[in-house]
Amino acid sequence: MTDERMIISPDTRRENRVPPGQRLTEGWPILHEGQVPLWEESDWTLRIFGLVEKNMTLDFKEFMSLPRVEVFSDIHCVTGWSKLDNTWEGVSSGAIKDVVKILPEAKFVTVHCYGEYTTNLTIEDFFGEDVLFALRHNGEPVSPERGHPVRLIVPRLYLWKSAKWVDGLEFMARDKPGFWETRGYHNRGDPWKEERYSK
Ligand SMILES: Nc1nc2c(c(=O)[nH]1)N[C@H]1C(S)=C(S)[C@@H](COP(=O)(O)O)O[C@H]1N2
Ligand SMILES: [Mo]
Repeated sequence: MTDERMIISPDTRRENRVPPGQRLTEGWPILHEGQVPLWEESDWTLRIFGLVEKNMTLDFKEFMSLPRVEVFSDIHCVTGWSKLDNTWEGVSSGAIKDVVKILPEAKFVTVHCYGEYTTNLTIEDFFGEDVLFALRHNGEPVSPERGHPVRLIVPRLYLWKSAKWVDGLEFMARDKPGFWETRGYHNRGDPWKEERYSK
């Protein structure tokens, strides 16, 4: 894939790429609740349900046959570290629109993961041009700890919105705060506004 087709996350074009209250890290901590699930690719499915014309389940092969994109982004963790210059390869969130018809009443998405983790996004945030289901990071496959087989990446929001081990997308008319959003994290999580915690 050539660089011309790479989607550049707009925040990487800022003169100062480090949001307020963040510091740069070269390393990359691994953070999540619970155990790393062990998948068999043949067992994995992505359920797409809620306010869609017809509920749909994609198996691994079907998901892997969706068109690929590359995204260049920074990542920002609410705990205070940021990591610049990440290259992701995977399936654009927008590809989902070619798989199912999303009803116009759908204004929010709950991203479901293996285990009890969920996170909520507005339709606009979920379909941001730089949002993707990542399969590779900086040329390497996404590892089990990082969310294999499918890791959502939402570059413009804090990293807790970038759900690992995604197995469902639920389209909804009303917002439903997710795992961290019901435990004191901000509902949206814009790092440039320091939307870390809810008051
Ligand atoms: N399924 C799932 N995804 C998750 C989490 C989790 O607990 N479960 N934790 C989130 C949080 S709070 C953070 S900070 C990032 C950490 O991603 P990393 O381990 O790749 O740094 O994953 C996010 N995605
Ligand atoms: Mo986190």
